[in-house]
This record gives sequence, structure tokens and C-alpha cells, in this order.
Amino acid sequence: MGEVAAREYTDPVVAASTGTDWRGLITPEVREQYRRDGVIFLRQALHPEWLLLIELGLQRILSNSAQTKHKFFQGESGEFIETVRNFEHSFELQRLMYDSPIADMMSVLLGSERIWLYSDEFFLKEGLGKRTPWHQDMPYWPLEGEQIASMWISLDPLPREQCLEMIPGSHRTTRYDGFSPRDVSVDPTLPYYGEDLPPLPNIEAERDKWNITAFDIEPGDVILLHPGVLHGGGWTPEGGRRRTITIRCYGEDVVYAKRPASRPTVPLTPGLSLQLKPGEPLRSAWYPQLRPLPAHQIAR
Ligand SMILES: O=C(O)CCC(=O)C(=O)O
Repeated sequence: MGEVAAREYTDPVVAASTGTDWRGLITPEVREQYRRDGVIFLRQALHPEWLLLIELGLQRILSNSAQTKHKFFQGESGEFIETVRNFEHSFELQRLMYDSPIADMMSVLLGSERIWLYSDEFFLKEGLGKRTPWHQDMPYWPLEGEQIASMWISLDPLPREQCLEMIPGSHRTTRYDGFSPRDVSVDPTLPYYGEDLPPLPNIEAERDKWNITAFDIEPGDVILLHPGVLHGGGWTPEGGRRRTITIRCYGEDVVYAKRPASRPTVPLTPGLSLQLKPGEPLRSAWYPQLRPLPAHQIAR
């Protein structure tokens, strides 16, 4: 297998809410598109108050020395910050996960009454910022299942070339090895695990061979993507600003799966492999339940 055949998939449904009421957005057509393409785009799905909460959470994370700030392309022009699993470090993000409609949207989209948080991740590009390399997320995560989605949210307006870029339908074709964060400026196809998965193709070098999808983004718009979809993040120019968070949730059919021991999973979850056997439902204190809302989170 190589490329996903160009134009094999239709353009993702663009659903637009009026007055940031998300309820009318996730129609049966949108759900079917997510199942088929692994990508949907919802315009004005999040109220500005939720974006403010994300912004406050980001500020807390950046000033918190206990939270590790990873640098992609460290020491090079265009380096940028990524921080993963910020939930425990920010009560703003905790409120966002429990109180905002994000978990409700996940529940309707995935068709799962129960929803858990897998992880959250900020990508912060201020000034000149390189592209986030093409990859799939599944090889790095210790799980399998259909009821899973990442919501990508930008705090800043972005033209489509700076947006998240995705290849619809690629979650249903080949699963590739990950890129190696340390060697990425040398060769994006160098393997991460180097075991049974084929190396990533150099998508950036052959962009016209791939069916790449992206959107012009306004704050409040969200993208939902399956973590098996090939995706990469747009660059920022001098003076540019691109503050994004990705929130990753899953439903009832997701089970624990082993990944090669040669590399840690993202994020790290020490002890998980001792608690769960492959194929068991992914239930662990690492992954808080968001829906139904736990009793201690209900305002009384
Ligand atoms: O926004 C980006 O630059 C990359 C995002 C990404 O890779 C992800 O959310 O999985």
C-alpha cells in the first residue's frame, strides 16, 4: 500500500451552528462521514467562554515548572512547544472537560453513552514555527477500538495552510510507524519503533499525491479526527501565532492494547500494563470518566 487514492473520499461535511449551539451539528450524515473519513469539521461549535477557559489553562501550564514543555525541532529556527496531559495541572482544563459540551459532542458522535478522557495536548507556535510532522496517533497509544476521537481547537484564527492537515480515510488503510521526534529534521520517515509497522511515507515531499484536507479556521470552529488518520500541523510565519489544544476522548468499545516495549507510549502511563491485559476495557485512573458526569462533579 502507498498513497490513499486521491479523491477517493468526499470533502468532509462542514456543519455550522448558529449561536454556538452544537446540538444540531452532529447529524446522522456527520456521524457517517466520521466513520468513513475519520474527519469532520464543525463551524462555531464552541462558545467563546470555553475558549477563554482553554486560554487561562494554557497560561497556567506555561507558567508551571512542574509541567514538562517538550520542544519540537529544539535549537532550530521554527522550534515550538508541545505539552501533553495538562488536565491534572490546570483546574481550568478540568472544568472544560467536565462542564463544556465537548464530552457530549463526543458521546453523540461516537454513539457511546460513556465517555472517558484519554489525554489532552497543547501545540504552541509563536513567531516562526515549523510544521508538525505527518503521523498517525494510534501507533503511540496503548489502545484499539472504533469509538475514539480527537477534537482539535485553535484559539487563533488561521488560514488553511496553517491549520491541521489531514488525509481523510487513512485510518482505514495502512497503519505506519511513527516519526522519530529526535531525528525529524533529518528524515521524517525514520522509524520510531522500527518493528513491524511500515515506515511513514514522505507525504510533505509528495503533497500532490495525497488527498490533503484543511480548513480556514475561526475561533470556535473544531475539527474532529480519528487518531488513525494521517495528519500534520501547519507552520506559522514570523509574527504568527497558533495556540491549539487537542482533546482526546473514547467510548465503551475501546480496549487496552500492547505497544512495542522499545518506546514509551504517549503520554506515559506507568503501571497500566500491570493492571490490564490486552483486550480488556480501557478503565484506569489515568483516564477519568467525563460522561455520564461523575457524582462529585455535579453542581448541587
Ligand atoms: O496542531 C498541530 O500542529 C498538531 C496536532 C496533532 O498532531 C494532534 O493533535 O495529534
